[in-house]
Amino acid sequence: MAGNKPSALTRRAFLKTTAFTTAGVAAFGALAGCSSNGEGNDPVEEGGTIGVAEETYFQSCMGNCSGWGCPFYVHVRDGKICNITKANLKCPDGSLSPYQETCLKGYANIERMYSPTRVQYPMRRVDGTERGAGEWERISWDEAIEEITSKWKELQSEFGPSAVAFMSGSGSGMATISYTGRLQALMGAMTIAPCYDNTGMYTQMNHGGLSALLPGHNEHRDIVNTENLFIWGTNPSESMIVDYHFVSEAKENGAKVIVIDPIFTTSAAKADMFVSIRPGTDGLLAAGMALIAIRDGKVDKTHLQTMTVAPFLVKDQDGLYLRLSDIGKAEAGSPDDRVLVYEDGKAVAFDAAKDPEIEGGFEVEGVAVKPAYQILLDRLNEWDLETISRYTDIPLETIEELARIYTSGLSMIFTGFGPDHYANGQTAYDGMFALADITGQEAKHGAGIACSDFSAPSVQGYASTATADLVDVVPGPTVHAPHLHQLMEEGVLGDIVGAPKAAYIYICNPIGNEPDRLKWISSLGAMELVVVSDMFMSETATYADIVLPVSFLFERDDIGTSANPFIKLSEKVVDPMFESKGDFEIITLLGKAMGFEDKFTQSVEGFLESCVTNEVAAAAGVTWERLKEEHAIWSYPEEPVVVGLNAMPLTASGRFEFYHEGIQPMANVGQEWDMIKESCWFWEPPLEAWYENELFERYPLTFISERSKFKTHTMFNNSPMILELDPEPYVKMSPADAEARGIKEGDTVRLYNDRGFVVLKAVINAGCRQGVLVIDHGWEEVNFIDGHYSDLSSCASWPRFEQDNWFDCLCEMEKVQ
Ligand SMILES: Nc1nc2c(c(=O)[nH]1)N[C@H]1C(S)=C(S)[C@@H](COP(=O)(O)OP(=O)(O)OC[C@H]3O[C@@H](n4cnc5c(=O)[nH]c(N)nc54)[C@H](O)[C@@H]3O)O[C@H]1N2
Ligand SMILES: Nc1nc2c(c(=O)[nH]1)N[C@H]1C(S)=C(S)[C@@H](COP(=O)(O)OP(=O)(O)OC[C@H]3O[C@@H](n4cnc5c(=O)[nH]c(N)nc54)[C@H](O)[C@@H]3O)O[C@H]1N2
Ligand code: SF4
Ligand SMILES: [Mo]
Repeated sequence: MAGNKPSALTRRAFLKTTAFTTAGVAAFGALAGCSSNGEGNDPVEEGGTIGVAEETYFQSCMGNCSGWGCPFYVHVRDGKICNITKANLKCPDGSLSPYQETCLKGYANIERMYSPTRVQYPMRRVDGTERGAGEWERISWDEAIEEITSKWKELQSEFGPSAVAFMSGSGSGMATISYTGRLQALMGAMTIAPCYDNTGMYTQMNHGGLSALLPGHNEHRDIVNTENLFIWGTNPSESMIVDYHFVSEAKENGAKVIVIDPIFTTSAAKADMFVSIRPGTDGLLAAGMALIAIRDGKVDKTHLQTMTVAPFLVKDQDGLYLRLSDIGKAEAGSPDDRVLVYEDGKAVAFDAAKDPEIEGGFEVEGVAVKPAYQILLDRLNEWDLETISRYTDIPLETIEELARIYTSGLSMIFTGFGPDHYANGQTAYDGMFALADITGQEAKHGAGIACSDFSAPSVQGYASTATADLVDVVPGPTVHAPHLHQLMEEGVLGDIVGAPKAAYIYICNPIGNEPDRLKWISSLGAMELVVVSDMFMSETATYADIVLPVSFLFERDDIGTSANPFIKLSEKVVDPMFESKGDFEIITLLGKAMGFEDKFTQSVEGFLESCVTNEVAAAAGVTWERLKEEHAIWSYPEEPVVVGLNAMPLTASGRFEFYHEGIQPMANVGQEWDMIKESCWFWEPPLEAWYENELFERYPLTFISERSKFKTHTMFNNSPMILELDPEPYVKMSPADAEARGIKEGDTVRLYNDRGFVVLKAVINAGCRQGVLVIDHGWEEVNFIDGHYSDLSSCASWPRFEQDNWFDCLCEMEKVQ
């Protein structure tokens, strides 16, 4: 297959799926008593099929997986949820939405809701017992609210507003969760920010811009249009189950699928080519492919000149662009202050040039400058292909083959968060995106960057109003997860003076999900009051002082807010079980008790209505009445969104940026900072997990984790159905690593380093790269025979990013006798 496939083909692919899916839904719908009326999106019908009254409700899952809220119908008989069936939402052209699969976890939500691990009523740790000892006493809501708020008031009046910290994570993408931010803002409380996926997401935004629709990458619907799909640092068949059909469709359309990963994943098993890479070296592989593309004349000069920052002149002295103001022809900072490029022996405003230089070095009025592309070339030329082959552990001919394929037609890099989970993960992404810029593999259907985690765009027309009226409120400071422990130990971090004394933790389970778990236990342990609001007794909840019972997603009205083209109103299906309450209600109670009675007068419905009453919603025809009627409204362009296709990228420069002018670190924590170095691609090995590191002699194994279809982080550890399929954690290892340590399949093994250890079962897997150990992500303390996998990882960080550093971890392994 050759040439650029027009978008018409996208539509054809769409219709093909539609025909199949419609039949599937019709059959299933008949069984479940939930047939589509064939018009609009409202699926709700009443009446059962076998004489039992059944009600059907529109709902959405909220798991933080690539699905990010798959829509489905929930069926109720005799007041109990009895079934979940797949949605049949329609795109504007009448075809079925390709974003509405439901995975096995989606169906398992019924088991979660009725799980004995639900937190049933507010609970307090028994006085005199240690945190984590598991001794609890039931208290009333009144007692819980009084105890929490009186302590918060006491701490804030003694130590200031930031003595109380709020920490959230990725456990829910529903609208009512944002209401917690209202109380936090009013209290001026500190934020403890988890640092998931930051090197991946920020580099994407830096490169492709943060549009209202997508954070710097193409929508998944466009995957079907590519000819060469490079699945690079992600495992979508596990982490993107509901969107994996786009990969299959690309293959059916004739695309070549290449997987680049340290382990032979389930996605690799379905690919045409698998390349095993040494962990942490993706940036070098990208550089090698770029060097070959340049050598072979595959540079897309016009793309570089018109769509990227390549011709922009960078001053040698400070790494900033040369602008008209530098040569006295505009006022600095004014809209006329254009960046300059070099053409016909002189510097001109970028938008006045036709064929600007992208290579070389020039002097403009005594100032030494280079086009940004020359800086990239200089960085790439520091490397030779032999060294790249040795470090990546990929044969030279394979690197040549990858470069040849990448430049042979429409190519898309489908990346994710494997490379991200190293403190300096940007070395990978900056390299991949520079490769796309150089070769012009972007800004057209079938080319560019796709990313796991965000299948589809953010919802258009939804805007949380939780803090909209609090314009004069000054937010408290933010401490990022990797530096929390330093703040707790030293009491100072950059501009922050004073460690938090209390934490309110919601929609996350940081003990175990954050690296270096023992540090988290001691940092939270140093606080005077830790409150966790959760539906389940999560690992973090077990270390709390007070646990508040939250109602399950089927027990409340809410709006699904992210990564799906539909604005979705999830209806309350049944009343909250036990004494649980929705987060909105809990925050309202806490807010009133903190003295903000007049700020917490809204009803849930009033709040939800206000979130879809705005100009964007109105332009899309979204109204509250319509949403209540239809439950789901398509809010997105008909065609898949491709960054840079119909509009220039929304970066600071308005172009694809492989060079980041004046880049600043995510947070200033007093670190040493080299702006010029960080402004363009470079490569350095992982901080710890590197074979030339001294520690490697004692700890020669790199420990990483991977996504598993049976888990969304720690959220499905209480589904008996899923636990039957995947009952306990195990460590995957290569036959060579097992044999060297006398380990056989099923043996109990201990992984250890200076930070901690974990004991679990061994699985020998020839697809596992020698020197790499893999445990699937999402297990908790109770699941391991002893220790914890997160006791191995470190919270070291890199100056540019606040990034959780799960995979940059060395250890050794032994058989447990
Ligand atoms: N089922 C399920 N799906 C999920 C989630 C879940 O918990 N469960 N979580 C969601 C979230 S929040 C996220 S962030 C995404 C993440 O989803 P993915 O991006 O797919 O993340 P991982 O599975 O952690 O890692 C992807 C792959 O990176 C590989 N890898 C590790 N180190 C390197 C390296 O140095 N180079 C390369 N090339 N590959 C490397 C791993 O072997 C793994 O196969 O998944 C989302 N989807
Ligand atoms: N070893 C290792 N660790 C990792 C990763 C890895 O690859 N390897 N990946 C990391 C990544 S990318 C991510 S995104 C994180 C995710 O880490 P977390 O954000 O901590 O994710 P979960 O484990 O899903 O925890 C969510 C919690 O919120 C609760 N919850 C769900 N809905 C609600 C609600 O409506 N209200 C309230 N109050 N609570 C609710 C759930 O019951 C659950 O306990 O994990 C990270 N940790
Ligand atoms: S767990 Fe994720 S992929 Fe599965 S149904 Fe829920 S949102 Fe969709
Ligand atoms: Mo994530």
